[in-house]
Amino acid sequence: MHKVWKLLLSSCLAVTLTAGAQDDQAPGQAQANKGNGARAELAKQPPTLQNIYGRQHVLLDGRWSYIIDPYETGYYNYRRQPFDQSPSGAGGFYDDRKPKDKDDAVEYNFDSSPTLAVPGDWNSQNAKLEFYEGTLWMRQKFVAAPKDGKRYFLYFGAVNYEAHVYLNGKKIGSHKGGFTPFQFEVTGRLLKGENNVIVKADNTRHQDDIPTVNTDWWNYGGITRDVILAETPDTYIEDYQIQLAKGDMGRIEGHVQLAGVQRAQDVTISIAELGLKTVVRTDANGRAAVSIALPKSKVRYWSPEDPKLYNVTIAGATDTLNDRIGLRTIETRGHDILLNGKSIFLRGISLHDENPLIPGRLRGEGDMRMMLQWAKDMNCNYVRLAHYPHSEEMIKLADEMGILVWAEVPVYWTISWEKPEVYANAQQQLTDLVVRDKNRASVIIWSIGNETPVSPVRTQFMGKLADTVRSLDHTRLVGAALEVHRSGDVVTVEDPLAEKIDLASFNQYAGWYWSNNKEMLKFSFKVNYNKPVIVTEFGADALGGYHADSDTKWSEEYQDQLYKNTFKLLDAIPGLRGMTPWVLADFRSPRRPHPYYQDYWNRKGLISETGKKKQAFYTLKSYYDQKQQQYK
Ligand code: GCB
Repeated sequence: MHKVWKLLLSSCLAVTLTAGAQDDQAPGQAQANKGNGARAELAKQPPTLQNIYGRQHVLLDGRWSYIIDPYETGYYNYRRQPFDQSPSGAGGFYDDRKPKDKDDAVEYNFDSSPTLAVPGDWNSQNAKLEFYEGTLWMRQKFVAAPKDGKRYFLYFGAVNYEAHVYLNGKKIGSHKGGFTPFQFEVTGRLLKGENNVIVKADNTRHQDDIPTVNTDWWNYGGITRDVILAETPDTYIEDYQIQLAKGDMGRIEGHVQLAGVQRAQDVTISIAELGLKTVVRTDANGRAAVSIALPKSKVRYWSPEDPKLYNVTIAGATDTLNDRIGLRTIETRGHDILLNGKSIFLRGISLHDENPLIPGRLRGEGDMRMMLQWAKDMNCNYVRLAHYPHSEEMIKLADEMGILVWAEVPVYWTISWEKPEVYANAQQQLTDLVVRDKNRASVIIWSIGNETPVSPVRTQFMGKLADTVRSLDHTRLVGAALEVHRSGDVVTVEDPLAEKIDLASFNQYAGWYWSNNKEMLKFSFKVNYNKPVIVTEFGADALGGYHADSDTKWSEEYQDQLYKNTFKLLDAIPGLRGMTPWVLADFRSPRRPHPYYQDYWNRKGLISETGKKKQAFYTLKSYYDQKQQQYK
C-alpha cells in the first residue's frame, strides 16, 4: 500500500514524503524506505532558507524543455500506479531515457521537445496551453561543482499547483500550493559536472485544495517563480527576524536561528550606518533571541515618504548574511492606523500577480516595477496583493519603492471548511508566507482570506488561522476581506470573524453587482466595530476605449461615475482609513466569457489590457491627492 503523508514539520516547511509505509504509520513518523528507488531518497527537509537571494546561489531559470502530459503517462504505469513508488523507482519521464539502440522504443524525448521560459506560466507561452489544466514535465540541465563541507539546496519560488521534483533521475520530493516557496536539500546528490532537474507540474484544480476549484483568476500553471540552487556553509543561518518591537520605536526585537552541527555560536548583528553592533549567543538548538536598543533620534524610520532601508549584517562563526531592512511600527488605536505612531490613510489599489500586457504572471523585476509604478502614478501609498502570496521580489520592491502591503493567502470563497487536511494546507501556506516576508517593512497586514461566507465551521477555521498568524508574528495587523449584508438600503458588516482581526475590512459592490449608478447613493454603511475601516474592494467593469453615458454599464463613464458615487458613500463611514478598489489592471478570468466586453477578462481594471489608463484612474488619483492633504 502506498500512502502520501503531508508532514507539517515542527518549524515551517510542508514537505510531502512519498512513503511506501503501512497504513497505520502516523504522520510525522514516515521514514525513508530501504532500497526502494526514489522512496529511499526522501528525508526530512529543513525549513526554507530566509533571504534566499542573499545566499551564494545560481538561478536555474532560462529555457526549460517541456512535455505536455494530460494523461500523466510519465508518472503512472498503465495500471495507474506511480512509477516513482515502484520497487526500482524508475519508469517515469524523470528517467530522461534515450533509446539504447534501434530496437528500443522510448515514447518521449526532452532533447527534441520545445522550451518554455522559467520563471513563467505555460499558458501565456504557447497558444495550445492557454486553457490547459493538467501535467507538464519540465527539464533543465545545469553544471555544478559541489564543494566538500558545503550544503546545497534546490529552491523553488513557486510552482502552481503540485510539483514533483527529480534530480538526476531520483525523486527529491513534492509540494502542494501554487504561490509559496519550497526547497529540498540536495547535498550529496549533486553531481560534479552535468545535472538534470525534472519537475512534474500539475495545475489541476480540486475542491479540497487552497484555493478551491472556483476562483475569479486565471489558473496559470508551471514554474512561475525563480528556481535557485543555493550553497551554504555546513552550519548556516537558517532564519532570522529583525524588526521593530510591537509599538516600540526604540527597540529591535527578533531572533536568529542556525542549522547544522556547530549550533552554539556567537552571532553579531550590525547596522553600521547607525553604529550598532550586538552579539548574541545561540543555544544548543541554534537559536538566540535578539533585542537591540536603538538611538531613536538617529533612526530614519521607514515610511512611504521615506522608504529608508538599512544594511543589516548577521555574522556567525561559519556564515554571514546581509539584508536591507526598514524599521517601522504599525498599530491600530480605535479607528486609527498608526505608522510610526502617526495616523495614516491607506491610499490603495488591489492587484493580481499578472502582467496584462503579456498577458501572464509577472516574470521579474521589470514587470513588477511597472505594476507598482502604476500604483504610484495614482498616488497610492498601499497595495493589496490579492488573492495569494505574490513573489518575494515584489515585496522587496515594495520595501524599496515605499509602498505598504496587504499580503494574502488564497483562502477564497467556498473552501472545504470541515476537512482537517484542508485546514492544514491553508495554515501551511500562511506560515510559509509569514516566514518568507517577516523582515519586510512594507508588509503591514496579513490577510487570512477573501469573501468567505459566514458559518460556524468557516468561522472556526478562519479563527484558527487568525490565531496562527498572530503566534507567528504579533507585530503586524491581521485582516480578511469580509462580506457585507444588506437589509433595505442599509449595508452592514456583521461577521463574528471581525472580532478576531484588527480591521473592519470588507468588499462591497454597490452600483455594480447590486443597484446601479442612478440609485446607489441611497445606500448607507453601518460598521459597528471600533476598528479602522478598510474597504478592500469595490469597482465596475469598463472596456477600455468604450465610451457612453454614465448609466451605460461597461463604459469608462460608468466606471468613473461609480467611483465618484462610491467616494460619497464611503466618506460617510466614520472610521474609514483606507481602501483598495478592485483593481489596478484588467486581468484574465475564465469566469468572464462575454464575447465583446470581456473575452475572458475581468474588466474592472483602472488600466486596460493594453496598458491604457481609463477615466476612473484619474478620478481615483484626485481623490487620493485630497486624502494625502487631509492626512499630512
Ligand atoms: C470579488 C472578488 C474578486 C473578484 C471581484 C469581481 O469580490 O474578491 O476576486 O474578481 O469580486 O470582479 O467580481
